[in-house]
Amino acid sequence: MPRPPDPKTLGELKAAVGAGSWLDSPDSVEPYLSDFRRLYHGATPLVLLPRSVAEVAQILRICNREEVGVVPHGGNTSYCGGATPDETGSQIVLCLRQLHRVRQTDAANYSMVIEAGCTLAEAQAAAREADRLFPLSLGSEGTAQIGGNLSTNAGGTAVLRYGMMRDLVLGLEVVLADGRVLNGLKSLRKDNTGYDLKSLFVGAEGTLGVITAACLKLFPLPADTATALVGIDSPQRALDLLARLRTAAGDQVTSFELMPRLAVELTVQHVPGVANPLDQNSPWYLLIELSSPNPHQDLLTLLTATLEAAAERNTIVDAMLATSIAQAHAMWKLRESVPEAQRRHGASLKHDVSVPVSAIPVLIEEGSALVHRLAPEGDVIAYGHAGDGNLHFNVGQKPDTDIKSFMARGPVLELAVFDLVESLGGSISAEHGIGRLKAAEFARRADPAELDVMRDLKRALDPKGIMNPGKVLCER
Ligand code: 2HG
Ligand code: ZN
Repeated sequence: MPRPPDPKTLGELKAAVGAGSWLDSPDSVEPYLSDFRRLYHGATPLVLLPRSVAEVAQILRICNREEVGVVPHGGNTSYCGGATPDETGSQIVLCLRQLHRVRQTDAANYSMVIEAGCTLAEAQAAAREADRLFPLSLGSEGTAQIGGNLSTNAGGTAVLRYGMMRDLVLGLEVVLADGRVLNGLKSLRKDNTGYDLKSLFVGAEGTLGVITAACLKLFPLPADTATALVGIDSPQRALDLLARLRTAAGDQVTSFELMPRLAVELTVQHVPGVANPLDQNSPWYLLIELSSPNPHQDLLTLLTATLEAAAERNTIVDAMLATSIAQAHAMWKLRESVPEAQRRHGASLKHDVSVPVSAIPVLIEEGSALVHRLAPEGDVIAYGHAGDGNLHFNVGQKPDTDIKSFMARGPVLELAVFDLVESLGGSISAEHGIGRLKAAEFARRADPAELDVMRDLKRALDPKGIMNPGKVLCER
Protein backbone atom coordinates (compact mmCIF):
# COMPACT_ATOMS: atom_id res chain seq x y z
CA MET A 1 0.00 0.00 0.00
CA PRO A 2 1.53 3.40 -0.95
CA ARG A 3 2.15 5.74 1.99
CA PRO A 4 2.76 9.51 2.35
CA PRO A 5 6.35 10.56 1.68
CA ASP A 6 8.33 11.71 4.74
CA PRO A 7 10.36 14.97 4.61
CA LYS A 8 13.59 13.07 3.88
CA THR A 9 12.03 11.35 0.87
CA LEU A 10 10.59 14.64 -0.38
CA GLY A 11 14.09 16.13 -0.16
CA GLU A 12 15.52 13.20 -2.10
CA LEU A 13 12.87 13.58 -4.79
CA LYS A 14 13.58 17.31 -5.15
CA ALA A 15 17.29 16.56 -5.45
CA ALA A 16 16.55 14.02 -8.20
CA VAL A 17 15.29 16.79 -10.50
CA GLY A 18 17.20 19.78 -9.19
CA ALA A 19 16.20 23.40 -8.57
CA GLY A 20 13.52 24.81 -10.88
CA SER A 21 11.99 21.41 -11.62
CA TRP A 22 9.81 20.90 -8.59
CA LEU A 23 6.90 22.73 -6.99
CA ASP A 24 5.59 22.42 -3.46
CA SER A 25 3.89 25.68 -2.46
CA PRO A 26 0.07 25.52 -2.32
CA ASP A 27 -0.32 28.07 -5.12
CA SER A 28 2.17 26.46 -7.46
CA VAL A 29 0.75 22.92 -7.11
CA GLU A 30 -2.87 24.06 -7.41
CA PRO A 31 -3.13 23.69 -11.25
CA TYR A 32 -2.17 20.00 -10.88
CA LEU A 33 -4.88 19.21 -8.36
CA SER A 34 -8.05 19.27 -10.40
CA ASP A 35 -9.06 17.67 -13.65
CA PHE A 36 -10.33 19.36 -16.79
CA ARG A 37 -14.00 18.71 -15.93
CA ARG A 38 -13.52 19.70 -12.27
CA LEU A 39 -14.92 16.39 -11.10
CA TYR A 40 -12.11 15.93 -8.57
CA HIS A 41 -9.93 18.09 -6.42
CA GLY A 42 -6.96 16.29 -4.88
CA ALA A 43 -3.91 17.20 -2.84
CA THR A 44 -0.18 16.64 -3.23
CA PRO A 45 2.97 17.51 -1.28
CA LEU A 46 5.09 17.74 -4.44
CA VAL A 47 4.95 18.18 -8.21
CA LEU A 48 8.05 17.03 -10.08
CA LEU A 49 8.90 18.15 -13.61
CA PRO A 50 11.87 16.02 -14.72
CA ARG A 51 13.95 17.02 -17.74
CA SER A 52 15.35 13.60 -18.65
CA VAL A 53 14.51 9.91 -18.68
CA ALA A 54 17.27 9.35 -16.12
CA GLU A 55 15.50 11.77 -13.75
CA VAL A 56 12.17 9.95 -14.25
CA ALA A 57 13.96 6.66 -13.47
CA GLN A 58 15.51 8.09 -10.32
CA ILE A 59 12.12 9.44 -9.14
CA LEU A 60 10.48 6.05 -9.60
CA ARG A 61 13.34 4.22 -7.88
CA ILE A 62 12.86 6.44 -4.82
CA CYS A 63 9.06 6.21 -4.87
CA ASN A 64 9.16 2.45 -5.27
CA ARG A 65 11.60 2.04 -2.41
CA GLU A 66 9.50 4.31 -0.16
CA GLU A 67 6.15 3.06 -1.52
CA VAL A 68 4.99 6.54 -2.53
CA GLY A 69 2.12 6.81 -5.04
CA VAL A 70 2.98 8.56 -8.35
CA VAL A 71 0.44 10.27 -10.58
CA PRO A 72 1.73 10.85 -14.14
CA HIS A 73 0.44 14.12 -15.57
CA GLY A 74 0.47 15.60 -19.08
CA GLY A 75 -1.76 18.27 -20.64
CA ASN A 76 -4.48 17.66 -18.01
CA THR A 77 -7.25 17.18 -20.56
CA SER A 78 -8.45 13.86 -19.11
CA TYR A 79 -12.21 13.52 -18.93
CA CYS A 80 -12.02 10.75 -16.31
CA GLY A 81 -9.74 12.23 -13.63
CA GLY A 82 -6.86 10.03 -14.83
CA ALA A 83 -4.11 12.57 -14.04
CA THR A 84 -5.38 13.97 -10.74
CA PRO A 85 -3.96 12.92 -7.35
CA ASP A 86 -6.43 11.70 -4.73
CA GLU A 87 -7.48 13.72 -1.66
CA THR A 88 -5.09 12.09 0.83
CA GLY A 89 -2.14 14.35 -0.02
CA SER A 90 0.14 11.31 -0.10
CA GLN A 91 0.66 11.01 -3.88
CA ILE A 92 3.24 12.98 -5.80
CA VAL A 93 2.52 14.35 -9.29
CA LEU A 94 4.99 13.56 -12.06
CA CYS A 95 4.52 16.04 -14.88
CA LEU A 96 6.16 15.09 -18.19
CA ARG A 97 5.92 18.56 -19.70
CA GLN A 98 9.66 19.17 -19.75
CA LEU A 99 10.35 16.02 -21.76
CA HIS A 100 9.42 17.63 -25.05
CA ARG A 101 12.04 16.91 -27.67
CA VAL A 102 11.42 15.54 -31.13
CA ARG A 103 14.30 13.07 -31.07
CA GLN A 104 14.17 11.94 -34.67
CA THR A 105 12.07 12.04 -37.82
CA ASP A 106 12.69 9.41 -40.49
CA ALA A 107 10.70 10.42 -43.56
CA ALA A 108 11.72 7.34 -45.58
CA ASN A 109 10.61 5.05 -42.75
CA TYR A 110 7.45 7.12 -42.16
CA SER A 111 8.21 7.36 -38.46
CA MET A 112 9.27 9.79 -35.77
CA VAL A 113 10.56 9.47 -32.22
CA ILE A 114 9.04 12.03 -29.91
CA GLU A 115 8.98 12.59 -26.17
CA ALA A 116 5.89 12.26 -23.99
CA GLY A 117 5.61 15.94 -23.05
CA CYS A 118 5.19 17.23 -26.63
CA THR A 119 1.67 18.35 -27.34
CA LEU A 120 -0.23 16.57 -30.06
CA ALA A 121 -0.12 19.78 -32.12
CA GLU A 122 3.68 19.83 -31.79
CA ALA A 123 3.83 16.21 -32.97
CA GLN A 124 1.67 17.06 -35.98
CA ALA A 125 3.88 20.06 -36.78
CA ALA A 126 7.09 18.01 -36.51
CA ALA A 127 5.66 15.46 -38.93
CA ARG A 128 4.61 18.21 -41.34
CA GLU A 129 8.11 19.63 -41.30
CA ALA A 130 9.31 16.27 -42.58
CA ASP A 131 6.60 16.40 -45.27
CA ARG A 132 4.60 13.74 -43.47
CA LEU A 133 1.32 13.44 -41.59
CA PHE A 134 0.81 12.37 -38.00
CA PRO A 135 -2.91 11.70 -38.26
CA LEU A 136 -4.24 11.69 -34.69
CA SER A 137 -6.56 14.67 -34.49
CA LEU A 138 -8.75 15.89 -31.63
CA GLY A 139 -10.23 19.07 -30.21
CA SER A 140 -7.70 19.45 -27.38
CA GLU A 141 -4.62 18.81 -29.55
CA GLY A 142 -3.05 22.16 -28.63
CA THR A 143 -2.89 21.10 -24.96
CA ALA A 144 -3.10 17.29 -24.79
CA GLN A 145 0.31 15.63 -24.71
CA ILE A 146 1.59 12.57 -26.52
CA GLY A 147 2.17 10.70 -23.25
CA GLY A 148 -1.48 11.20 -22.30
CA ASN A 149 -2.68 10.38 -25.81
CA LEU A 150 -0.79 7.09 -25.56
CA SER A 151 -1.81 6.37 -21.99
CA THR A 152 -5.50 6.82 -22.79
CA ASN A 153 -5.28 5.35 -26.30
CA ALA A 154 -6.83 8.55 -27.64
CA GLY A 155 -9.14 8.47 -30.67
CA GLY A 156 -10.53 11.63 -32.21
CA THR A 157 -11.84 12.46 -35.66
CA ALA A 158 -9.63 10.46 -38.05
CA VAL A 159 -9.86 6.99 -36.49
CA LEU A 160 -12.00 5.67 -39.31
CA ARG A 161 -9.03 6.05 -41.65
CA TYR A 162 -5.92 5.79 -39.45
CA GLY A 163 -6.97 4.01 -36.25
CA MET A 164 -6.53 5.01 -32.61
CA MET A 165 -3.27 5.88 -30.86
CA ARG A 166 -2.50 2.19 -30.30
CA ASP A 167 -2.54 1.67 -34.07
CA LEU A 168 -0.10 4.55 -34.54
CA VAL A 169 2.71 3.29 -32.29
CA LEU A 170 5.77 1.41 -33.46
CA GLY A 171 7.73 1.49 -30.22
CA LEU A 172 7.79 2.90 -26.71
CA GLU A 173 10.30 3.94 -24.08
CA VAL A 174 8.83 3.32 -20.64
CA VAL A 175 10.19 3.78 -17.15
CA LEU A 176 8.94 0.89 -15.04
CA ALA A 177 7.71 1.27 -11.47
CA ASP A 178 11.07 0.17 -10.05
CA GLY A 179 13.03 2.64 -12.20
CA ARG A 180 14.21 0.24 -14.91
CA VAL A 181 13.96 1.68 -18.40
CA LEU A 182 12.29 -0.41 -21.07
CA ASN A 183 14.02 0.65 -24.28
CA GLY A 184 11.44 -0.31 -26.85
CA LEU A 185 11.86 2.54 -29.32
CA LYS A 186 11.90 0.32 -32.38
CA SER A 187 10.71 1.76 -35.66
CA LEU A 188 9.71 -1.54 -37.26
CA ARG A 189 6.46 -2.52 -38.92
CA LYS A 190 7.37 -6.17 -38.52
CA ASP A 191 8.79 -7.49 -35.27
CA ASN A 192 7.70 -10.87 -33.97
CA THR A 193 10.08 -11.22 -31.06
CA GLY A 194 7.86 -12.31 -28.21
CA TYR A 195 5.07 -10.49 -26.42
CA ASP A 196 3.91 -7.11 -27.67
CA LEU A 197 4.95 -5.19 -24.56
CA LYS A 198 4.31 -1.71 -25.92
CA SER A 199 0.62 -2.49 -26.28
CA LEU A 200 0.39 -3.07 -22.53
CA PHE A 201 1.30 0.52 -21.74
CA VAL A 202 -1.01 2.08 -24.32
CA GLY A 203 -4.34 2.66 -22.61
CA ALA A 204 -2.90 1.72 -19.18
CA GLU A 205 -3.30 5.33 -18.00
CA GLY A 206 0.05 5.34 -16.20
CA THR A 207 -0.82 2.38 -13.97
CA LEU A 208 1.97 0.14 -15.28
CA GLY A 209 4.82 2.58 -15.86
CA VAL A 210 5.61 6.01 -17.25
CA ILE A 211 5.82 6.42 -21.03
CA THR A 212 8.68 8.84 -21.73
CA ALA A 213 8.94 8.62 -25.53
CA ALA A 214 7.36 6.90 -28.49
CA CYS A 215 8.16 5.98 -32.05
CA LEU A 216 5.04 6.94 -33.99
CA LYS A 217 3.84 6.02 -37.47
CA LEU A 218 3.68 8.75 -40.10
CA PHE A 219 1.72 8.88 -43.35
CA PRO A 220 1.86 10.81 -46.62
CA LEU A 221 0.43 14.32 -46.28
CA PRO A 222 -3.00 14.70 -47.83
CA ALA A 223 -2.81 16.67 -51.09
CA ASP A 224 -6.51 16.60 -51.84
CA THR A 225 -9.29 16.99 -49.29
CA ALA A 226 -13.06 17.30 -49.65
CA THR A 227 -15.20 18.41 -46.72
CA ALA A 228 -18.98 18.61 -46.49
CA LEU A 229 -21.64 19.41 -43.95
CA VAL A 230 -24.73 17.33 -44.59
CA GLY A 231 -28.25 17.52 -43.15
CA ILE A 232 -29.89 14.16 -42.63
CA ASP A 233 -33.17 12.78 -41.27
CA SER A 234 -31.98 10.00 -39.01
CA PRO A 235 -28.94 8.10 -37.73
CA GLN A 236 -29.97 5.14 -39.90
CA ARG A 237 -29.76 7.36 -42.99
CA ALA A 238 -26.33 8.40 -41.81
CA LEU A 239 -25.21 4.77 -41.83
CA ASP A 240 -26.69 4.28 -45.31
CA LEU A 241 -24.64 7.26 -46.48
CA LEU A 242 -21.50 5.94 -44.78
CA ALA A 243 -21.82 2.65 -46.68
CA ARG A 244 -22.33 4.54 -49.94
CA LEU A 245 -19.27 6.69 -49.28
CA ARG A 246 -17.10 3.72 -48.43
CA THR A 247 -18.10 2.01 -51.65
CA ALA A 248 -17.32 5.16 -53.62
CA ALA A 249 -14.16 6.30 -51.86
CA GLY A 250 -12.78 3.31 -49.91
CA ASP A 251 -10.39 4.30 -47.16
CA GLN A 252 -10.29 7.88 -48.40
CA VAL A 253 -13.25 8.40 -46.06
CA THR A 254 -11.30 10.02 -43.23
CA SER A 255 -13.96 11.49 -40.92
CA PHE A 256 -17.63 10.81 -40.44
CA GLU A 257 -18.94 12.84 -37.53
CA LEU A 258 -22.57 12.94 -36.43
CA MET A 259 -24.27 15.82 -34.58
CA PRO A 260 -27.88 16.34 -33.57
CA ARG A 261 -29.60 19.61 -34.39
CA LEU A 262 -29.43 20.74 -30.77
CA ALA A 263 -25.62 20.43 -30.76
CA VAL A 264 -25.39 22.62 -33.85
CA GLU A 265 -27.83 25.17 -32.41
CA LEU A 266 -26.01 25.39 -29.07
CA THR A 267 -22.69 25.80 -30.82
CA VAL A 268 -23.97 28.63 -33.00
CA GLN A 269 -25.56 30.22 -29.91
CA HIS A 270 -22.62 29.95 -27.50
CA VAL A 271 -19.38 29.97 -29.48
CA PRO A 272 -18.46 33.22 -31.23
CA GLY A 273 -17.59 32.87 -34.91
CA VAL A 274 -19.52 29.63 -35.46
CA ALA A 275 -22.29 29.51 -38.05
CA ASN A 276 -24.44 26.81 -39.64
CA PRO A 277 -23.91 27.13 -43.40
CA LEU A 278 -26.93 25.00 -44.36
CA ASP A 279 -30.21 26.61 -45.47
CA GLN A 280 -32.57 23.95 -44.20
CA ASN A 281 -32.87 22.68 -40.67
CA SER A 282 -32.35 18.95 -40.24
CA PRO A 283 -32.72 16.70 -37.21
CA TRP A 284 -29.14 15.46 -37.70
CA TYR A 285 -25.94 16.70 -39.29
CA LEU A 286 -22.83 14.99 -40.59
CA LEU A 287 -19.38 16.40 -41.07
CA ILE A 288 -17.70 14.30 -43.72
CA GLU A 289 -14.12 14.46 -44.90
CA LEU A 290 -12.40 12.55 -47.67
CA SER A 291 -8.66 12.88 -48.14
CA SER A 292 -5.91 11.49 -50.34
CA PRO A 293 -2.19 12.09 -50.81
CA ASN A 294 -2.82 12.03 -54.56
CA PRO A 295 -3.51 15.61 -55.77
CA HIS A 296 -5.29 14.36 -58.91
CA GLN A 297 -8.07 12.41 -57.22
CA ASP A 298 -10.63 15.21 -57.48
CA LEU A 299 -12.32 14.20 -54.26
CA LEU A 300 -14.66 17.18 -54.41
CA THR A 301 -16.25 15.77 -57.58
CA LEU A 302 -16.41 12.31 -56.03
CA LEU A 303 -18.05 13.60 -52.85
CA THR A 304 -20.46 15.81 -54.81
CA ALA A 305 -21.54 12.89 -57.00
CA THR A 306 -22.01 10.60 -53.99
CA LEU A 307 -24.07 13.19 -52.14
CA GLU A 308 -26.17 13.93 -55.24
CA ALA A 309 -26.94 10.25 -55.67
CA ALA A 310 -27.85 10.07 -51.97
CA ALA A 311 -30.12 13.11 -52.32
CA GLU A 312 -31.95 11.47 -55.22
CA ARG A 313 -32.77 8.53 -52.96
CA ASN A 314 -33.77 10.90 -50.16
CA THR A 315 -30.92 9.68 -47.99
CA ILE A 316 -29.90 13.24 -47.27
CA VAL A 317 -31.87 16.46 -46.78
CA ASP A 318 -29.30 19.14 -47.55
CA ALA A 319 -25.55 19.46 -48.10
CA MET A 320 -22.86 22.07 -48.42
CA LEU A 321 -19.43 21.28 -49.82
CA ALA A 322 -16.50 23.37 -48.72
CA THR A 323 -14.99 25.12 -51.71
CA SER A 324 -12.17 26.78 -49.78
CA ILE A 325 -9.91 25.89 -46.87
CA ALA A 326 -11.61 28.63 -44.85
CA GLN A 327 -15.02 27.00 -45.40
CA ALA A 328 -13.66 23.60 -44.38
CA HIS A 329 -12.16 25.15 -41.24
CA ALA A 330 -15.49 26.76 -40.41
CA MET A 331 -17.21 23.38 -40.65
CA TRP A 332 -14.61 21.80 -38.39
CA LYS A 333 -14.93 24.67 -35.94
CA LEU A 334 -18.66 23.94 -35.74
CA ARG A 335 -17.98 20.30 -34.91
CA GLU A 336 -15.06 20.85 -32.55
CA SER A 337 -16.88 23.54 -30.58
CA VAL A 338 -19.68 21.23 -29.48
CA PRO A 339 -18.03 20.33 -26.13
CA GLU A 340 -17.39 24.02 -25.39
CA ALA A 341 -20.96 24.94 -26.33
CA GLN A 342 -22.22 22.23 -23.99
CA ARG A 343 -20.02 23.59 -21.21
CA ARG A 344 -21.28 27.13 -21.70
CA HIS A 345 -24.88 26.01 -21.89
CA GLY A 346 -24.97 24.28 -18.51
CA ALA A 347 -24.13 21.08 -16.70
CA SER A 348 -23.86 17.83 -18.58
CA LEU A 349 -23.86 14.11 -17.93
CA LYS A 350 -21.40 12.50 -20.31
CA HIS A 351 -21.14 8.95 -21.61
CA ASP A 352 -18.23 8.23 -23.93
CA VAL A 353 -19.40 4.90 -25.30
CA SER A 354 -19.02 2.71 -28.36
CA VAL A 355 -21.19 0.11 -30.04
CA PRO A 356 -20.91 -1.71 -33.35
CA VAL A 357 -21.56 0.95 -36.02
CA SER A 358 -24.73 -0.89 -37.03
CA ALA A 359 -26.16 -0.43 -33.51
CA ILE A 360 -25.85 3.37 -33.40
CA PRO A 361 -29.50 4.02 -34.33
CA VAL A 362 -30.73 1.68 -31.56
CA LEU A 363 -28.35 3.25 -29.04
CA ILE A 364 -29.69 6.70 -29.84
CA GLU A 365 -33.33 5.66 -29.84
CA GLU A 366 -33.30 3.53 -26.71
CA GLY A 367 -30.83 5.79 -24.94
CA SER A 368 -33.05 8.82 -25.59
CA ALA A 369 -36.03 6.96 -24.11
CA LEU A 370 -33.92 6.32 -20.99
CA VAL A 371 -33.06 10.00 -20.67
CA HIS A 372 -36.70 10.94 -21.07
CA ARG A 373 -37.63 8.60 -18.24
CA LEU A 374 -34.66 8.91 -15.89
CA ALA A 375 -33.37 12.45 -16.40
CA PRO A 376 -36.29 14.60 -17.57
CA GLU A 377 -34.33 17.80 -16.78
CA GLY A 378 -31.91 16.89 -19.56
CA ASP A 379 -31.73 17.04 -23.36
CA VAL A 380 -29.94 14.31 -25.29
CA ILE A 381 -26.91 15.62 -27.17
CA ALA A 382 -25.52 12.43 -28.71
CA TYR A 383 -22.74 13.25 -31.11
CA GLY A 384 -19.35 12.15 -32.24
CA HIS A 385 -17.46 9.63 -34.27
CA ALA A 386 -20.31 7.69 -35.85
CA GLY A 387 -17.97 6.10 -38.38
CA ASP A 388 -16.18 4.38 -35.48
CA GLY A 389 -19.34 3.49 -33.53
CA ASN A 390 -18.23 5.98 -30.84
CA LEU A 391 -20.86 8.38 -29.59
CA HIS A 392 -20.58 10.92 -26.83
CA PHE A 393 -24.01 10.10 -25.51
CA ASN A 394 -24.22 13.33 -23.56
CA VAL A 395 -27.14 14.84 -21.74
CA GLY A 396 -27.25 18.61 -21.30
CA GLN A 397 -29.17 20.37 -18.57
CA LYS A 398 -32.32 22.03 -19.89
CA PRO A 399 -32.50 25.80 -19.33
CA ASP A 400 -34.20 26.88 -16.08
CA THR A 401 -33.90 23.51 -14.38
CA ASP A 402 -32.25 22.93 -11.04
CA ILE A 403 -28.64 21.83 -11.47
CA LYS A 404 -28.65 19.75 -8.28
CA SER A 405 -31.67 17.66 -9.26
CA PHE A 406 -30.27 17.28 -12.77
CA MET A 407 -26.85 16.10 -11.59
CA ALA A 408 -28.48 13.77 -9.04
CA ARG A 409 -29.92 11.82 -11.99
CA GLY A 410 -26.38 10.99 -13.15
CA PRO A 411 -25.66 7.68 -11.38
CA VAL A 412 -28.99 5.98 -12.22
CA LEU A 413 -28.91 7.20 -15.81
CA GLU A 414 -25.31 6.08 -16.21
CA LEU A 415 -26.15 2.55 -15.07
CA ALA A 416 -29.04 2.38 -17.51
CA VAL A 417 -26.99 3.76 -20.42
CA PHE A 418 -24.11 1.39 -19.67
CA ASP A 419 -26.54 -1.56 -19.45
CA LEU A 420 -27.93 -0.59 -22.84
CA VAL A 421 -24.44 -0.24 -24.30
CA GLU A 422 -23.46 -3.62 -22.89
CA SER A 423 -26.59 -5.25 -24.29
CA LEU A 424 -25.58 -3.94 -27.72
CA GLY A 425 -22.10 -5.45 -27.43
CA GLY A 426 -20.51 -2.06 -26.78
CA SER A 427 -17.95 -0.52 -24.44
CA ILE A 428 -18.44 1.87 -21.51
CA SER A 429 -15.27 3.71 -22.48
CA ALA A 430 -14.58 4.32 -26.15
CA GLU A 431 -11.82 6.91 -26.28
CA HIS A 432 -11.57 8.81 -22.98
CA GLY A 433 -10.32 6.01 -20.74
CA ILE A 434 -11.38 4.70 -17.33
CA GLY A 435 -9.34 6.91 -14.97
CA ARG A 436 -10.93 7.24 -11.58
CA LEU A 437 -14.38 8.04 -12.92
CA LYS A 438 -15.21 4.64 -14.39
CA ALA A 439 -12.96 2.37 -12.32
CA ALA A 440 -15.77 0.93 -10.18
CA GLU A 441 -18.13 0.36 -13.11
CA PHE A 442 -15.32 -1.20 -15.10
CA ALA A 443 -14.54 -3.61 -12.25
CA ARG A 444 -18.23 -4.49 -11.95
CA ARG A 445 -18.74 -5.12 -15.65
CA ALA A 446 -15.45 -6.50 -16.96
CA ASP A 447 -15.09 -10.16 -17.77
CA PRO A 448 -13.69 -11.78 -14.56
CA ALA A 449 -10.89 -13.59 -16.37
CA GLU A 450 -9.91 -10.41 -18.19
CA LEU A 451 -9.87 -8.49 -14.94
CA ASP A 452 -7.77 -11.21 -13.26
CA VAL A 453 -5.19 -11.03 -16.04
CA MET A 454 -5.10 -7.23 -15.75
CA ARG A 455 -4.57 -7.47 -11.99
CA ASP A 456 -1.86 -10.10 -12.48
CA LEU A 457 -0.10 -7.79 -14.93
CA LYS A 458 -0.42 -4.88 -12.52
CA ARG A 459 1.10 -6.97 -9.70
CA ALA A 460 3.92 -8.17 -11.94
CA LEU A 461 4.90 -4.71 -13.16
CA ASP A 462 4.05 -2.66 -10.10
CA PRO A 463 4.07 -5.00 -7.07
CA LYS A 464 3.95 -2.14 -4.57
CA GLY A 465 1.03 -0.45 -6.33
CA ILE A 466 2.71 2.95 -6.64
CA MET A 467 1.71 3.73 -10.23
CA ASN A 468 -1.34 5.99 -10.48
CA PRO A 469 -3.16 4.28 -7.57
CA GLY A 470 -6.94 4.09 -7.79
CA LYS A 471 -7.05 4.57 -11.57
CA VAL A 472 -8.35 1.95 -14.03
CA LEU A 473 -8.23 -0.96 -11.53
CA CYS A 474 -9.75 -0.29 -8.11
CA GLU A 475 -8.55 -1.99 -4.96
CA ARG A 476 -10.24 -5.30 -4.28
C1 2HG B 1 -15.13 15.20 -28.88
O1 2HG B 1 -15.30 14.27 -29.65
C2 2HG B 1 -14.39 14.97 -27.60
O2 2HG B 1 -15.48 16.36 -29.15
C3 2HG B 1 -15.15 15.50 -26.37
O3 2HG B 1 -14.06 13.64 -27.44
C4 2HG B 1 -16.45 14.82 -26.10
O4 2HG B 1 -17.07 16.54 -24.54
C5 2HG B 1 -17.27 15.40 -24.94
O5 2HG B 1 -18.12 14.67 -24.43
ZN1 ZN C 1 -14.60 12.41 -29.14
